[in-house]
Amino acid sequence: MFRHFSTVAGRIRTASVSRAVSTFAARSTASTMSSKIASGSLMVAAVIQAFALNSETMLTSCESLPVYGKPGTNQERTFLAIKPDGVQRGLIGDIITRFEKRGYKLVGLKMVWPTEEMAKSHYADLKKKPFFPGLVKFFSSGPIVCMCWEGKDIIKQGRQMLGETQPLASKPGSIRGDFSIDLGRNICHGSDSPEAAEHELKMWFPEGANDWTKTVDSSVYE
Ligand code: RTP
Ligand code: MG
Repeated sequence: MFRHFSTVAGRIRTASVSRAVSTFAARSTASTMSSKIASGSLMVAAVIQAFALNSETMLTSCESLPVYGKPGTNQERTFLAIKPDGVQRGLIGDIITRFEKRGYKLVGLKMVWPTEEMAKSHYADLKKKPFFPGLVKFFSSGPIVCMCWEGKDIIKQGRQMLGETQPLASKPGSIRGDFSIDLGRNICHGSDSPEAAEHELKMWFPEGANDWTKTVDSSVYE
C-alpha cells in the first residue's frame, strides 16, 4: 500500500511539475527572449523531474524491510529504550550519542508515556517474578524514549553497551556502569534476542521504521 501510495505520489508530483513547467515554457516562447527562457525552463524541468523521480525511488526502496530488520546482517535491528529514570536524569542525548558514534544507525525514535498495560506487555516474560508489579509501576511512571537501532550485531552489541542488569556489576565504559547504581534504576532497556527484538519492535513501532540510507556506511563497514 505504501509502495503504491509513494509511487502514485511521485508520479503526481512529476506530472504536475512537468505541466507547470511546460505551461511556463509555452508562454515564454511567445516573448522576445523566448528561446533562452524556454531552454532554461527545460533545464529546470529536467532537474525537478530528476529530483521527483529520485524521491520516488528513495521512497519505494524503503519498504522492503520489516520493522525488526534482518537479524544476522548489517540490517539487524534492536529495540532500545531510555527508561523514566534516564529521561529524568537528562541522559537521552548521552545515550543516543554513544550508539551514533559507534556507527550504528537510528531508524526509529519517539517519546512514549507507557500505560501499565504496555509495561506489562513489554515485560511479559517477567510476570511471575516478585519484582514485576514494581517494575511495571516504575516503567509506566513517566515517558520513555523508544529507539530502533540498526547495524551489524546490534542486538548483542547493544546489550554490551548497556552493561549488566545490575549496575554495580557493570563495567565502567558501559552505560549502566557509567550512569547508574541501583538495579531498579538502571536507566535503559535493550532487547536480549532476535525474538525479543521482533516482538518489542512490532509492539513499540507498529507504524514501522525509517529505512534511510546512511551515506557514511562505507566508512563504517568494509
Ligand atoms: P531490561 O529488560 O530492562 O533491559 O533489563 P535486563 O534485560 O537487563 O533485565 P531483566 O531480567 O529483563 O529485568 C528487567 C528489569 O527489571 C529490574 N529487575 N529487578 N529486583 C530484582 O531482582 C530485579 N531484577 C530485575 C531491572 O530494572 C531490570 O532492568
Ligand atoms: Mg530484559
